[in-house]
Amino acid sequence: MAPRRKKIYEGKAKILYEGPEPGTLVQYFKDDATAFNAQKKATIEGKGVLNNRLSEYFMTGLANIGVPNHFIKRLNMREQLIRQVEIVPLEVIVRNFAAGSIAKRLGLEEGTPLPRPIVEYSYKNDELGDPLVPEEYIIAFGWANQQDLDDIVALALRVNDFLTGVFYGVGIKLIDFKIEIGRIWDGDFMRLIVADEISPDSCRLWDVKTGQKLDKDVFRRDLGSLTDAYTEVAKRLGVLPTNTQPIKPTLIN
Ligand code: AIR
Ligand code: ASP
Repeated sequence: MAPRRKKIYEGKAKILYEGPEPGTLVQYFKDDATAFNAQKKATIEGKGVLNNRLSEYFMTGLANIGVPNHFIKRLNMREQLIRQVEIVPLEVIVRNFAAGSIAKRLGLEEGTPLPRPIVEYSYKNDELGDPLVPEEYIIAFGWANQQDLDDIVALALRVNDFLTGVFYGVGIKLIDFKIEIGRIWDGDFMRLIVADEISPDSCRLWDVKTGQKLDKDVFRRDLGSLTDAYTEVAKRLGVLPTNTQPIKPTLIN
């Protein structure tokens, strides 16, 4: 049987297919979870559906406050239509509180407030385990230039302010997150926009009162059900109905 459509790229948690029009792609959210550069793997039922919804929610909100991003519309439970971009090969990380790799590197207790939001970059390369890189490397190797980096920091900090506020409103502390940035062209004019996804896979989220983790660390550190944690985030944001009655299938366009 001929494939229904052309697969453009398959990553650890998502697949990109050719979109209906030039310059568009279909982004499919898998249930696969990986950690520690895919040394730990599992299939977590429902994760893809939750992340598709949550990423839609954040990207739509960002667009509404003028932060450009790749999201066009959700197509169904697991797929969204996005703009095709040329991905800048960096993971742009913003940290508000110490956790994960910065806590380890600097010997900080997890949860320690940082003096100001810190933006850092990893080079997107699975074979190397996404190593932390300084601006000097990024510019020297031509992954981005100084103007791009200024724009990327400005975007990342706007995303941070937006997400911090949205999560704080539902009793969740945004510890840190990762975004990816894509280039799009309007003729000769290049613009940088937020791409990839924003979801509990790419953020650290702690309950304000209890400190309970509501993000992928639940999987990385075996802290319980990842689906329950993501469902809790979605419910608080009003992204999922709070009653658990089975929903009749509907066609969404
Ligand atoms: N992240 C980085 N690479 C992949 C992802 N998801 C995210 C983590 C965390 C932040 O970037 O989920 O929210 C910082 O990760 P770390 O491991 O450097 O502390
Ligand atoms: N997603 C990456 C991996 O598969 C990193 C992580 O989230 O821990 O290893």
